[in-house]
Amino acid sequence: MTMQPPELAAFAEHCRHRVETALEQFLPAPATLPQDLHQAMRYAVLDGGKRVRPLLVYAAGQALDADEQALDVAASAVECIHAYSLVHDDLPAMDNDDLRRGKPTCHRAFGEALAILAGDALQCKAFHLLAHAPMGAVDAEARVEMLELLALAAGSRGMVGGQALDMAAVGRELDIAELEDMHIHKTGALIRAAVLLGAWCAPTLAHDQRRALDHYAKCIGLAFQVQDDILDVIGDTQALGKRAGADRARRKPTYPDLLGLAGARERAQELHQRALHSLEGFGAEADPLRWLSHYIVARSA
Ligand code: GRG
Repeated sequence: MTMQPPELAAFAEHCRHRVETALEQFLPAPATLPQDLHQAMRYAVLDGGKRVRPLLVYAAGQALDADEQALDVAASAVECIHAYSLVHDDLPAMDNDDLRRGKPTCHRAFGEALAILAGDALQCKAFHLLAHAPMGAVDAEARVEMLELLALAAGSRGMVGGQALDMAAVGRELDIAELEDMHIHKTGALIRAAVLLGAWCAPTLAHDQRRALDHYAKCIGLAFQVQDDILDVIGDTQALGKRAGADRARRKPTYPDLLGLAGARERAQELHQRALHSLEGFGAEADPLRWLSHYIVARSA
């Protein structure tokens, strides 16, 4: 990870190790039948990506003193949804990309049909984990809340709906409100879900804490996308692990198009400050959330 506050490095290493171990254990072994499907699922999820959503799960959980075993499950579930969305987004019917996380996209490595199935099965895996995997003191009611939260965030009123808006926007001129609406759904909904899933893992979650975290999550969800658009303009393919300039090449509207590069940077900073402001009721236990907000707007990959 680049451009991060120094304190974030140790926290991120700890969380990445935990989620990597959990995912390795939760995903079916490569030798389990059907082997090619399970290999494609593992290829799409393991050993790649910044793991921003799992980091947010752990950071929200730490702010509320949640059990790490429960956080492992929530972090793995949200990463399975994210990985599925990337596999499907890269397909020829969508963005038709060859490179993802610094390696050939899933359909390039395993063929289109298997990539579709791997994405489908990863989505099911996420919900199965939240329903079934051991989560310490998290009770059945909290699990149902988490299942509903993730289902809404991933579905037609969340990420998938945002993807549909994105497809409809290609080659069209959007205004800033339409662009933000698209990103709030496509990218923001799952980032928001990551924070709230971490919060639901805590044994006690007060209403005002949930509202504060929800506001934080909405701000950083949008900030993530503003920075993604900035990196599409100024980033390089090797550092990003995906093709830089792809959005522009596909005539997709971006923040720098509408606000200029300086305006987009200002918007990202404003969202970062608003995210920090939402955490004012928390003490040092919420520092990882603060570091992550900073990282999201300062990252170069
Ligand atoms: C196809 C169902 C479906 C949904 C697609 C999330 C999404 C919706 C598409 C991904 C395409 C994309 C580039 C979106 C912009 C922001 C984003 C989600 C980037 C990828 O997330 P990172 O940067 O990726 O966290 P890593 O690889 O680090 O996990």
